Amino acid sequence: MTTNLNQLANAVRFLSIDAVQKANSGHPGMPMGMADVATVLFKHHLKFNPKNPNWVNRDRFILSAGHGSMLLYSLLYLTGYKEFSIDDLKNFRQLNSICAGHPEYKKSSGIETTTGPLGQGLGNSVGLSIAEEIFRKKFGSNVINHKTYAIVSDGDLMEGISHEAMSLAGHLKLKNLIVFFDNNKISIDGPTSLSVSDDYKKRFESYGWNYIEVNGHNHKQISNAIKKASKSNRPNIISCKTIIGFGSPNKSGKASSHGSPLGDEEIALVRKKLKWSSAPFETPKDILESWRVIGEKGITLEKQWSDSLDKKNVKIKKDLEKFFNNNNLKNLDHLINSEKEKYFKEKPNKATRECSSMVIEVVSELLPELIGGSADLSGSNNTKTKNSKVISSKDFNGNYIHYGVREHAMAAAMNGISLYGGLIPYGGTFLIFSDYCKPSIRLSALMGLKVIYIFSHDSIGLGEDGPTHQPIEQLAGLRAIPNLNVFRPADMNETLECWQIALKSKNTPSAIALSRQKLPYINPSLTKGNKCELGAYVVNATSQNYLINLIASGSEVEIVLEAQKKLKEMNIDSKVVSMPCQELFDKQSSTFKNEIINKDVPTITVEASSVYSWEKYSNNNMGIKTFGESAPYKEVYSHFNLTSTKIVELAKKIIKQ
Ligand SMILES: Cc1ncc(C[n+]2csc(CCOP(=O)(O)OP(=O)(O)O)c2C)c(N)n1
Repeated sequence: MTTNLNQLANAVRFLSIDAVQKANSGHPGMPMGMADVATVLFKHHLKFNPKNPNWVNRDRFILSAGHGSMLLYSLLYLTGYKEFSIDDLKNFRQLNSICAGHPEYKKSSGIETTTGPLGQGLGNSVGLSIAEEIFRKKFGSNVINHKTYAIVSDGDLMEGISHEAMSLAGHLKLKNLIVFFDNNKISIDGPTSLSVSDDYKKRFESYGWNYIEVNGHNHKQISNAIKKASKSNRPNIISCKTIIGFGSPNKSGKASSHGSPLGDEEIALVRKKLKWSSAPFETPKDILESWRVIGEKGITLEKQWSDSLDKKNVKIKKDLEKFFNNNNLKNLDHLINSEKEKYFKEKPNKATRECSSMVIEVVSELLPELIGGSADLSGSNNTKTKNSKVISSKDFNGNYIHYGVREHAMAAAMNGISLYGGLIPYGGTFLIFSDYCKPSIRLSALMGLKVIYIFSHDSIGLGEDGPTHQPIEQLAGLRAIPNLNVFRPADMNETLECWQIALKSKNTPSAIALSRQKLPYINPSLTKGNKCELGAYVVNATSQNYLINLIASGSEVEIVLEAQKKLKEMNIDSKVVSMPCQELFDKQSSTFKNEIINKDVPTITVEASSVYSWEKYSNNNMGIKTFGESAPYKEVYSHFNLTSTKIVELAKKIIKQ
């Protein structure tokens, strides 16, 4: 056993160097530079249990600088996470290895989130801290009382998202957030002085953060800073002055240690300098044992926590489990079905953003885990209902977050809230600004998180705000993301059903595109089943022997139904299909798909958007190939030939052919 922190840190350094060398690819510099900080944190402060990595009250540890993934993998191996064997480290960056190039959530326990795109992990940490505050408020600080720790690099802090996320964290006074800044002043192009002159102290203090500076290789200073941060009433950033590639005689302090293996010769020199005589991937027994003891501390910590919970109040434990097991969702189908019945009678003529609001209102009574919000467009996205209670720095006993005009941080924070478990985040902005959330949406999908994006003002139908606000390529872009369900409901019934799917989805995030303009109720029949679940359904066929298929989504279903009427007057029978979700439709059997898109007759697709994603169904796609126009929305629709008259014209033309 050793208590020598230098030796413990060197174990991290050498595993990282050796793995990068064996893979012949990766980033050794950052793990070498941050090994001391991580060692002090794991040995003396971090509350975690490798035997039960998902312990609810564990501290969260986020490596936002995901390129330094070997730092995390080394720590998980050393502290005894059972999935991490030495062979996994030897397989760093190889196919199917849990030690992927960048940390990947769900590849193994202990990896709290997927990082690599700089800034995202920091955004997730803000969401995790928000979730922690929410649960602490719900269950008391005797039950939930952990921290969220994150390591960020220069690059993380250069990214725009860091400004948004830190500003939000400061506003919400997320005091249990402790961020270590790997302040090595080196990035890929060289010294950070090439591109940054920020006064970090002023920057972070102006957000309302507690700023502490330490020498990132001085264990005492690091530990004292963590102690100080633990008592703060604001979010904390500990700027750790470190040397990238610490221990490398020729590459330390240089960008050359950042992104490629050190090389055998240099590694031999590091071994000599740090007095490390073990062979590659070998950790001296006493050092490994000491690391394992660090990991084992968590068993006792969790047991104490769990015992005290048992003694205190069994109900609290049950209630906590209820959140984390999604028990409340069991009653969702019943609620949605009764709402569907109600609206089948009422047949409301409403914008789908209003329909969505009505869904949120009833569903939030059933689901206290639903945490809503908007990037300063609450009234337009209709995300805030009379059941929304605003979360503030003074009171986390709420279910609604005013994210401010910070779409990117909102999306990354929602990923964090979802990663925490037990909560379902939804958040809104205009569909056009989904672009401002895109990198985080991609990560929701990659991680398979239940996050619900509410994107209102989903087409030229928003009218006068014009081309800057009218989405054209956004739906196609979102549909191109694997494992993201993009919904575009056409009426109240579809909005209920799309929300139902989104809430019940286990491993797929959802984007729900909603209209600004009023739309009629088009649902032809009341079914207990969810029509949208299959991605598309027949709204109306004027005869079994129809001559043409008309497929549309969202607001354009109304227009194709109008066209259908006109065609009928001309004795031309047609079938109208609503397709609220291409991703779900594409997953269906070919029999179902052939029924919906009968290949024996021509098909026209209509969506007030780019035609990209529709070309797989038909060659006759009515949509928009330019940017939009500023005018009252009906005029804009006419301008782009998205009218029932034009649909009829095209239908007649292609039926004749
Ligand atoms: C959004 C994003 N842009 C670019 C990159 C590519 N990249 C990886 S690390 C890095 C910067 C490295 O500098 P720093 O963040 O200071 O890390 P260090 O060199 O200290 O390890 C860049 C540009 C990325 N991973 N994510």
